[in-house]
Amino acid sequence: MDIMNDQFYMSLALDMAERAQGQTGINPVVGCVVVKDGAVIGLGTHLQRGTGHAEVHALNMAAGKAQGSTAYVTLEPCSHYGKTPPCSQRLIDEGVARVVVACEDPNPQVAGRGIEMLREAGIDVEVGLLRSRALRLNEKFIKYILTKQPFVTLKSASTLDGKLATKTGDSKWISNGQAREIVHTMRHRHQGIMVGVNTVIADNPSLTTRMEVPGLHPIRIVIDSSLRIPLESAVVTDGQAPTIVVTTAAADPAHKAALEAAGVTVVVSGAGPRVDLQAAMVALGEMEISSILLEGGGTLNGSMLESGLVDRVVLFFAPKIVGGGSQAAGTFEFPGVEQMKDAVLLEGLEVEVLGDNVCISGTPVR
Ligand code: AOF
Ligand code: ZN
Repeated sequence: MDIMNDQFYMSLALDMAERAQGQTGINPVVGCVVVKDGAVIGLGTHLQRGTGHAEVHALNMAAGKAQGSTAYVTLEPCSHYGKTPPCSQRLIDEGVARVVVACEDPNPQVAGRGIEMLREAGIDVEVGLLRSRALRLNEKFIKYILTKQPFVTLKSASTLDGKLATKTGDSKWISNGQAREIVHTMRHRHQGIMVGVNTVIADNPSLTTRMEVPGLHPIRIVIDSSLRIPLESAVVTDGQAPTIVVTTAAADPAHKAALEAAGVTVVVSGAGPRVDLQAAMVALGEMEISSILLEGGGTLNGSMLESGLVDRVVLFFAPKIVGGGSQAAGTFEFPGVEQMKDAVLLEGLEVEVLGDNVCISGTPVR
C-alpha cells in the first residue's frame, strides 16, 4: 500500500513526465502536481516544445485556487523567458506556499535562479526529493543543454558470444519479442536513430517505430563515408521520417546531388576517408537532435565507443552461441586494447531478465 507523503506526490509527477519521454524534442520532460487541503487540485506535464510547461498546465487546472498550496515539480521551475514565460513567477503570482523540487535545471539560463526567485518571494522550497530518478529521466536533456551534442544510447541485440549475425550474415532473429518491443519504445524516446551504411546495404531497414500503439519515428541518420547508400533504400524512398546521411568531402558529388533530390539531407563531416564522428555529433547537435539511438553495426559501434561518444550502452542477449570468428560480425568491432586495465568499463550496471533474453545496460566510464 502506498503511504501518502511528499514522495507519493513527487512519484506521480515523475510518472507523468516519464510517459512523455520522446515527445518534447530538445526540452526536458517535466511533471507537476499541485496539492491543497489534502487533495490534488492540479496536474500538468510538459508535452511539446513551444507549448506550456508542466507548472502552467497544473496551475491552469487549479483555476486560481492554488493560494497556500504545495507544488511538486520534477525539475526546478524556470526563471527565464524562453518560448514560454517563467514558471517561477507564475508559482509566485498564484500564491503557492511550498514548492518541492526533485532536481535543479542545468540550463545555464536557469541553473538555480528559479529556486532563488521562489525563495526570495518567501516560498518554502525543498530540493532533492527523488533526485537521482529525476536526473536519470532527463539524462538526454542534461547532456544536450550542457554540451549542445546529442546523448547517444548504443543498443545491440546479440548472441551470448556477442555476435550480431552468423558467419553467413544471417541475423533474423536474435532477440525475443519482448526485447524487440523495448527497442521500439527506445526508438520513440530518441530524436534520431543512427546506423552505418553497411547495415542499410545488408538489411534495408526502415528504422521506424513499430509498437502495439503508434509511436514517433526518429530521424534516420546513416554514416556513409563514401556515399554507397543505394537510392532505392527504404530510408531514402519511404517518406516515413526525415533521413540524414553523414559523409565526407571525398564522396561522389553526383550521388550527393541525387540523394538531395530524393529529399535526403546530406551532411559533410571531415575530409575523408572516414567520417569525423566528433564533428558529426556537433553538426547533429546544431540541427537540434538532442538524442540518438545507435543501432550499429559493429564497426560504427566500435568507432563511436572508442571516440568516447557513447553515453549509455544497452545490450540485449539471446541464449544463443554462433561462433564464426572474424567472419561473424560482433557488437563492437575496433582495434581493441592491449591490457585488460584499458578496457572500456561500464558503471551503474543494470540487469533485466526478459523471458529467455537478458538486458545489460550501463554508462561507459570516461
Ligand atoms: C519548467 N517546466 O515543464 C519545462 C522546463 O523554450 P521554453 O520556454 O519551452 O523553455 C525551455 C527550457 O525551460 C528548457 O531548456 C528547460 O531549461 C526549461 N524546461 N522548465 O519550469 C517545464 N519543460
Ligand atoms: Zn517553465
